[in-house]
Amino acid sequence: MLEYSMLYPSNTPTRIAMRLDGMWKFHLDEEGCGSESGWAAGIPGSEMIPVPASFQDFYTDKETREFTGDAWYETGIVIPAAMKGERVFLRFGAATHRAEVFLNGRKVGEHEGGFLPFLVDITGTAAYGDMNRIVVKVNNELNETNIPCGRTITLRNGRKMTKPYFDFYNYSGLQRSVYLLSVPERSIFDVDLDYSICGNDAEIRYAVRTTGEGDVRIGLIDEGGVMVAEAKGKAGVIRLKDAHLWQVRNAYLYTMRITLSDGSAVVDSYDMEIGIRDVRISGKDILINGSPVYLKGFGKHEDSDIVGRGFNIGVMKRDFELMKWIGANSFRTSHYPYDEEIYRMADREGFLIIDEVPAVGLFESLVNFLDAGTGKGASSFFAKPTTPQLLKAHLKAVEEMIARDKNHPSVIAWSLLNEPESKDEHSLPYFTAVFEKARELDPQKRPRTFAMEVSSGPDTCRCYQLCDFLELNRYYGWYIKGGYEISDAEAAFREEMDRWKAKGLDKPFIFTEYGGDTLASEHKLPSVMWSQEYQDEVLEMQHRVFDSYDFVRGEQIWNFADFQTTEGLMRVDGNKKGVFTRQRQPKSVAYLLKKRWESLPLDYKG
Ligand code: EVA
Repeated sequence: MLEYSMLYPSNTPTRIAMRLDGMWKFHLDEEGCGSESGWAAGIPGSEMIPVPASFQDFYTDKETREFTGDAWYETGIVIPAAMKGERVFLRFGAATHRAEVFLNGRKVGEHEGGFLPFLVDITGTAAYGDMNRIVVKVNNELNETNIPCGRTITLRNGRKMTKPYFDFYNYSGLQRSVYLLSVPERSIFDVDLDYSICGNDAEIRYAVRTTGEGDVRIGLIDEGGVMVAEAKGKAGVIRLKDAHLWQVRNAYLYTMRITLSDGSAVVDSYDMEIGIRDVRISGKDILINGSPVYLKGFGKHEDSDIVGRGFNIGVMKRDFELMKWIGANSFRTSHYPYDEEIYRMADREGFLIIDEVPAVGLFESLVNFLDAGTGKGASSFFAKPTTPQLLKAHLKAVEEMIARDKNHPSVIAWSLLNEPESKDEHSLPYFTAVFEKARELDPQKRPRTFAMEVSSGPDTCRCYQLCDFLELNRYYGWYIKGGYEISDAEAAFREEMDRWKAKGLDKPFIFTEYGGDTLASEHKLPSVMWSQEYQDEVLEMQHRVFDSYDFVRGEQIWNFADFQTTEGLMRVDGNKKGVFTRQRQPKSVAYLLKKRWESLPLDYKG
């Protein structure tokens, strides 16, 4: 059980949530001496850097961009005297990949894992009505005991370098907002919600957890500001006549007002937006509120110029506008849970999210999406001395992700791994533990799945049966028989699909990755690989295959936009499979997708 509340930090009549974003002091620990040198009490130099942001792309020298080790951040805040008597926390939206937090020179907390929030209790350490110094040591090394997986090597010149087992740049730092948060001593800690829909009516089952005793009351307020239902008690059922359902691309959000009272005095009050909808898989159908949906959309990344993986509210807005323009209805948060603001926006805009835990690179290869098919790197990843530790970190990330995201109507499924090695006997117990954890923790028992690369095929994968629907990442026509061989690629693709079909699984399949790299600068008639014309041809072929199998119930192209990766022979300054450029302008394939997605009905094949 998490020792802190994962509720989104908001101001309420009883709570204060102060964003500490802005320019922070910053220092890279080149010598690895910060801890012994007492930087916890104050870091050297006068360098300043924006928070939130990745630190890598601001500077003009390569040593800073590629820095591997501890990056130290510092800021000063006056903690209002009015917060005395409350429980006071620092809340980090994410610190990639691990952090230690110090307040006024004293260690107050630490966290492992770079893509989920954590809170540090500073109630007893804070100087109220006075200046407080916050120092954070953030480490970005990769290993095989935490997710995502990779290695950290030391070059002959003594500098460290990361070797990710995944295909996105190892951006790091304080990439999401930091808050100073005060909540009452007795407070609302968590809420579980689950829905049943019956005709026009809905049943909302709720369970509130509190710290300390008190009377819990629930109020449900509609979009017009009218209180439409009320309930009392820590757990119960709210029956709502003529409920407005949250529908795909047609969202309706109620505000749930939770109060904790002592007699007539309200001790804590918390509002959250909720959407009434249910998600079920029935045979090959993915059902939202009982109606089949076909997923159209993207695998994305949090990635943009200059701020890297730092949350950028403007980029978020642009991305949603582009997704609406192109006729998408969904995305996968490949390959880690995104900033909370993105889920809030998806709730509002009616997008469906497959929420992915940062379990990527569970395959010992730097280019697993290539090597897997050749059998390289196929030694057992799940029977190493490090496996128990890895599993522990993985389960903790699943717990944190579900605790954070379970009440977003947009979240319809949990993607529990991306392209792991799933072919050997040791994978099954590991996967089973992860899948069971997700089932146990999710009050809505949403579908669970993992994304499979091509070597996890119908005859080789040992774990696909755990999935409520299958996610396939397939690059026929790109990594497999690209260019003039595309007709053979199509044949090979169909052969694989026929083998899946022969299994008679009676489950939906979603393509969570497909496509091919394309340079926005290149046009060629007739096409060659990397030209925009070829991207169109690959997609046309892949779509033709999707359309031939009724169990394919969704397509999320790789990738929404071009994104940064580690430099190397495989990538021309990043991965160029974007439908949009990194600057969020369309490649020509965007028009092809727009035409297709606008013409496919929501219940396509349903
Ligand atoms: C690619 N293929 O090759 C993508 C990667 C992605 O960026 C994959 O899941 O199979 C991976 O991360 O472009």
